Amino acid sequence: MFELSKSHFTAACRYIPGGVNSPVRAFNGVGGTPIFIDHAHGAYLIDVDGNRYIDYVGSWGPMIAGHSHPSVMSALHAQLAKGVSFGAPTVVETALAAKVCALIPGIEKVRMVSSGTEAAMSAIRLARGITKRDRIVKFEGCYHGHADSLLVKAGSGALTLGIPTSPGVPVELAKLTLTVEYNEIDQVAQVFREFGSEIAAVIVEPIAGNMNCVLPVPGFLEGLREITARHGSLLIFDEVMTGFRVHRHSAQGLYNITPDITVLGKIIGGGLPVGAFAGPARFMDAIAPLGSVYQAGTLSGNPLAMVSGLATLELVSRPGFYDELAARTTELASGLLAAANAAGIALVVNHVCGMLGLFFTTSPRVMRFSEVSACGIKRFQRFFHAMLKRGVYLAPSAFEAGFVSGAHTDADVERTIAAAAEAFHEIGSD
Ligand code: KE4
Repeated sequence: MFELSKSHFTAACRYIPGGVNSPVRAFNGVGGTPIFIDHAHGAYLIDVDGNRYIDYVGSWGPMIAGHSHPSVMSALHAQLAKGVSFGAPTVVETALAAKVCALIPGIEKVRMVSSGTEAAMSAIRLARGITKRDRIVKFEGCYHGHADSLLVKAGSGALTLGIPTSPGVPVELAKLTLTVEYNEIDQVAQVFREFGSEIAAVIVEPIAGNMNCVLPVPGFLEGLREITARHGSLLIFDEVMTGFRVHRHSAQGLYNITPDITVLGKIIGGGLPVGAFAGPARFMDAIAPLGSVYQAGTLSGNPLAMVSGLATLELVSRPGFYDELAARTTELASGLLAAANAAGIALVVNHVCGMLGLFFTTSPRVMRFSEVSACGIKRFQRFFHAMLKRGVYLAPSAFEAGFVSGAHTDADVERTIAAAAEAFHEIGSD
């Protein structure tokens, strides 16, 4: 079933560290050999061995309109005929920035970059430049890309001075990142009582998608907004994953909270390399060349990424898109939960429009990183492979959310639930 993928992986390991260009793709989170994809269309991936999968990874979020959507491909072909990169302004950059501003009311200006990491890193620098403060606050289990200040976890000690999560991150830099528990607003208040006048920003995933899918408890985001405003710190919403996925106005529209800076990526490039940081002009005009906070990029605003993102945002802007996506996500979540329970398996399914997370646990809910970490990882690994061999491609990690697209049909959802019913029985009850 996976013969060619295995031989391709052997070859890849000769030339690429771990055989992949991003660690999660290596299947270390689930074991086994990663499958090599040959092509994709709609909700489906086809691997090099000819196996077809219903895809719930969607390139980790960008493919909300489905793979190879005709509108996106047509826009790309038209731009390709004109050239791929000029290193000079193009009207499509203005068009995408204007579209983002039109869709997210709190945003007046947008700076395009080439990845979510670059966008989050730049947003942190902007916040530090504006406030002239050095400390930042992040949350255990949230991921904002691999910039040094963000590869930090809670240290020991009462106020969680950060320690690096990776070699190569300077300890002195990590100390400037304070890490607290997601959904614990009292911990945020405590950190601000101690360091408030030194904190440049709080960066948060308004819906956490990097400890699998964890939703904000009522009052958490509102509390962040109030505390940061009171202390003159900036609130950064990292919407790289949630941007234009969970609501037409992103998570900030879903929860009606306006951050100071928004970090975007994935969907706004429709699968091409992109990131962006955005916000009111009073903040964004501090960025070079208008302001003194430096940020730059050779391929920032690349025309191919811009037209791909524009075509994707046009597709999700169609009336009813999010209602249908939310309904299909709920249908999938409910069906998976029912199938697990019928097989005697304790499961929690967190979900919101377009994204969901499965947790093998007897706990009634999963709302923070410590609860995610206590869930059954090995059982998830067995479930992943039981689904893969039945033609369903889940995220190859118990700590990653799953993504539904506008291309997934009711029949795809029904097939997924039927495969899960068999898979749950295969892995056995608790
Ligand atoms: P990139 O640098 O990978 O484009 O974006 C980093 C990033 C920033 N913020 C959030 C909320 C993100 O989810 C990400 C990247 N997401 C992961 C998946 N959880 C990308 C997959 C990968 O690392 O290969």
